[in-house]
Amino acid sequence: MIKTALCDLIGIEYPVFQGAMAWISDADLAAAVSNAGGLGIIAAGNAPASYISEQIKKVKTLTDRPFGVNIMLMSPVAEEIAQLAADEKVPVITTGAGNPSKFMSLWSDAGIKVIPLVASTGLAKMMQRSGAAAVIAEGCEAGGHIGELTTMTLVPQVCDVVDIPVIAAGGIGDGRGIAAAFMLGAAGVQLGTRFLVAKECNVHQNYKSKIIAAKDIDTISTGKRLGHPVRSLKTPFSREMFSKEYNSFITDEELENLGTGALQSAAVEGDLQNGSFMAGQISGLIKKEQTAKEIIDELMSETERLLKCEN
Ligand code: TUI
Repeated sequence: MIKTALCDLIGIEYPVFQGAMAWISDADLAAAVSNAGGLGIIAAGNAPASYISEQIKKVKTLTDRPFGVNIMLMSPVAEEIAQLAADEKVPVITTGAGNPSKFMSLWSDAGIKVIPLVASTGLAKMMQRSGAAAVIAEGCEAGGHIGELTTMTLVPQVCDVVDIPVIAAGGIGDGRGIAAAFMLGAAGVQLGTRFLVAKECNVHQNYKSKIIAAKDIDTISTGKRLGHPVRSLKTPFSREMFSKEYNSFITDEELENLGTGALQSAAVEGDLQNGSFMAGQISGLIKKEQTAKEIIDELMSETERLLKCEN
């Protein structure tokens, strides 16, 4: 039985978080993961507060276990969602795509466990000082908006500068990745892409099929020129984005407009031409749809076997 300090801190059975995926991880997926013993997380993304409020109400009807809400700090309504999550006293808040310093006391005062995502040791130290309960150290193997460092290099460096639990994310898809994360000093792991193909995940079937069909080299990082690189599956859209990025006749504004709405097109409409199918480099390892419980049970038994050196 895999138990770490993170399990007691949050009141979960297994030290496994479901990564927040904008337009994808809703109350159904979050509840399925929490009911299976992990921590399910609703992604706020760019969604309006009214939608997130509904999802929080819904998840509370589907599970009695702890769950999280992720605040995407680049969202134009991040402030409103930050207040909503505080008012709702959600058990856990995770953050992404920025520095949440200005919200930390609002959330801590509401008794919420705040677990920011960090892509550097500097932000990790700052978050510990601001009262974070733990940090998620995410490497650039992850899908979506990414930092510079890999999981292999980031996790041990973050572990060395904070005393709070560190959750490793980016590039983890099975028990081998989880065992490796523990060796790097992590007290838990966060997986996005593996849970995207969960049966309880309401994303468009085309999205799941593309991940299941993906090979090792089928993701690409685009948008570095705009200051927010994003990893997604290679598609007509991402290849166009990539080539336009190196075209000096295209303005940043044109490039930015090209990306607007592309994640929604992929997740909701399954648009194979114009959609942005954000996914991690571990996509090539993911071969089938399973329920959240099957995923978590398999992950935990693989990890346990490896840690006992029974491979
Ligand atoms: O946030 C993510 N992944 C995301 S957000 C997202 S929505 C989106 N859609 C279109 C374009 C851009 C975003 C899709 N995927 N992952 C967490 C993450 N956070 N990765 C990197 C960071 C990060 C970067 C800088 C966290 C903190 C940070 O701090 C900056 C600072 O000021 O110190």
